[in-house]
Amino acid sequence: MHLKKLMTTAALAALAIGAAAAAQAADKLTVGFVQIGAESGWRAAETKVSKQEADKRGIDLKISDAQQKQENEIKAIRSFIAQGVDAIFLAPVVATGWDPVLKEAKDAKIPVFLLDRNIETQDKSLYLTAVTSDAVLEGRTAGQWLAKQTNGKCNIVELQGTVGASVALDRQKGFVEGIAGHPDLKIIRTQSGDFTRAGGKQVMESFLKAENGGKNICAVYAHNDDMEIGAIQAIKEAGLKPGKDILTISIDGVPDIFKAMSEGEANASVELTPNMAGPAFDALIAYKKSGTAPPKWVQTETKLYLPDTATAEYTRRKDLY
Ligand code: GYE
Repeated sequence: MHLKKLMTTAALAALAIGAAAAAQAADKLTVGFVQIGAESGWRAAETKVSKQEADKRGIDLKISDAQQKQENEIKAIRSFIAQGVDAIFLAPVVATGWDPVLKEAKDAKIPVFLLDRNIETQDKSLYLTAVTSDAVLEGRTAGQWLAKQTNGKCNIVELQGTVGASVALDRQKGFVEGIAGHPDLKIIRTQSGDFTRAGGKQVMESFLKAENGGKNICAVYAHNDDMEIGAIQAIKEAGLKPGKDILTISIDGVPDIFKAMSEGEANASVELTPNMAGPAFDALIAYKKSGTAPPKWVQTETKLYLPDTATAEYTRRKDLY
């Protein structure tokens, strides 16, 4: 009798534990992350950090790599809708062309979070929030630094990010604002290097050839560090000294640019965090719990780094990324 009672209690307890585990599993959020690709060190870091942030919160994160193609991103969104995920994180490779597929997500009641880039749409209800840096501010910070550094006199070449990406448009716009009012600060050439090292190197080679082997160029502004690192290589191969003969200013704050700065081959970088997913997960959890929508824009920090702290920053970051 006593034993039977005990067993019953144990069985009941086991049942209760089973039910709790099932409830917990049902509570576990699944997020589909439509990632652009791995075009830059910053992007690879973002993917890595996203996984860590998901693990910290017990979120099941599924990542799809779109190889820098919008059509692949659209397919991935549709597949995540079909899987019935709890939310979709989208890093949109370009700014336009999202309305139809985001409407499908909305109809399926799956909230969309934009990560690190923005979209152009008339209908802001197509996404819940955007977690991004202020890319105009980044460009402006870069431009103002260069204006100061050169006393307002410099022939600049610009390596743009992916054509049509919000961050490329905004970083260009901000930079123009930053150098405004200095008639002798001129952007003499500008072209896309697609946010890649190889692209930056190739475009810089053509700029150097076209500008008297680089002698007409005073600085290279790149929309990301990877393109700048490619440009630094091209400058060296052309027999000039990057960081001295040609100044550099770029955006991201990846370990390799700090290494270049500590070696005197780069001059400045505007940092943005690769942790866009963390704040997005927190916003999602709060939204699921209480239904409170996050602000439409969750803005991350912008910070200019110079060679004085480069060695320390490199050491601090090299394993984090
Ligand atoms: O700066 C660049 C990457 O969208 C903020 O994309 C991101 C940018 C980042 O390829 O390195």
